[in-house]
Amino acid sequence: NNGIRRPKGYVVSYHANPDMEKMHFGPKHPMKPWRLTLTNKIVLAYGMHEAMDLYIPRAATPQELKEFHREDYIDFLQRVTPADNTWDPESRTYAYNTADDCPIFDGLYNYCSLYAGASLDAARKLTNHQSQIAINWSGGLHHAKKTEASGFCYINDIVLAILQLLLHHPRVLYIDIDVHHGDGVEQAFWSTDRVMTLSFHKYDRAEFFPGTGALDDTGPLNNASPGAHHSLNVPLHDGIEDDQYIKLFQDIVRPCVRTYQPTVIVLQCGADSLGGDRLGCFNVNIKAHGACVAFVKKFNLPMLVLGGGGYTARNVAKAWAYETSLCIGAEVHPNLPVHTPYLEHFGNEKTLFPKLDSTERYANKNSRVYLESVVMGIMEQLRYLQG
Ligand code: VJV
Ligand code: CA
Ligand code: ZN
Repeated sequence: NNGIRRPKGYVVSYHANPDMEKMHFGPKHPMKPWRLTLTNKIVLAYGMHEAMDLYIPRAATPQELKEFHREDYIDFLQRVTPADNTWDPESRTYAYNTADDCPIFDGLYNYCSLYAGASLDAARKLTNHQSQIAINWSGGLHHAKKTEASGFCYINDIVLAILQLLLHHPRVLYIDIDVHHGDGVEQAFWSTDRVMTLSFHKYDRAEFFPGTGALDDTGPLNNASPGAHHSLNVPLHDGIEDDQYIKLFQDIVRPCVRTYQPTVIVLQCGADSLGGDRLGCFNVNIKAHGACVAFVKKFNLPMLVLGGGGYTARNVAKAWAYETSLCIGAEVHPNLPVHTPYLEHFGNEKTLFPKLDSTERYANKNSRVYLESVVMGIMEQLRYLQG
């Protein structure tokens, strides 16, 4: 069985509902729930399922979704069908921002309640102490707002999961390595000191979605607000390389954990920060992306591991399967098992660690001096927390 065993001293739980994977956002839409099928096939082919507790979680109830989202928005998601045309000529928008990026497709409500249900299930396994690392690759949809959809996200499963964790934990550290800014999670916990949010992302106010997450975007400006200095942002440019990304991640996450002393960590592992992603612009390889997961795991705190973006499906699946192996502490062979279903889908790249093609590389616009200034900016924020 490829030498994969249950980890000693802790339990990893894997939360996946296969009904999610059949959903379609529509032709040519970059978000493909089918990437989850590919991920699970690799996880199973390596035999990693034998090292984890597997759960097929139930859908979240409307009531559970309303713990964060406004009632009328959830009622709308429950009711709406693709045939409804909800264009409002007065405001010249679609209701609750459901268009283009966030289309209304068949089974939308089912899709939303399933990925949210999986994140809630994962969070509950952590608070019950039935699991120390809980994984939901279908979650991590960080842009959804209280009253509207945004950036392929309708329900903010991360906020719902963190609200669950806060019932048992005094301090939650949220780390987001998706190439986009984790704006929905930041906004939800903007004025509290019980959640610290830390997002690494490509930042360009005018040109890159969602345009927020500057280095000086750190919480309410009023120092009397508990949330002041508890939102941290790491704005990056195109083309960041493996060694730079790993060092930056460690140089920032280490002092955040030391200073904030979280009792649980939520890690959003958006795979659009990988090189070769259809929407991303970094040169990060799967090993370096995984190094971030391995680094967070070393703090030995309960950890909720979530998916997020990721638009080149074969790379997403490899990254998340590899990161699953890191969670269980298993060494996996770098070649995909020969009996992996859909193996043909990986073309000539039958390795877990494909090399970035030179045509996929972005020119690196992150100088050493720039990255040092970003680390200094974060350290400056952390100094406010030392009392
Ligand atoms: O940049 C935007 C917003 C626009 C308006 C809407 N049009 C469609 C695109 C430009 C300004 N949206 C981003 C949203 C990115 C969301 C990332 C989500 C996550 O990874 O952080 C978490 C899951 C964007 N970038 C690219 C596209 N939208 C895009 C959307 C499409 C598309 C091609 C590109 C929607 C439908 C179709 N093609 C057919
Ligand atoms: Ca991010
Ligand atoms: Zn993203």
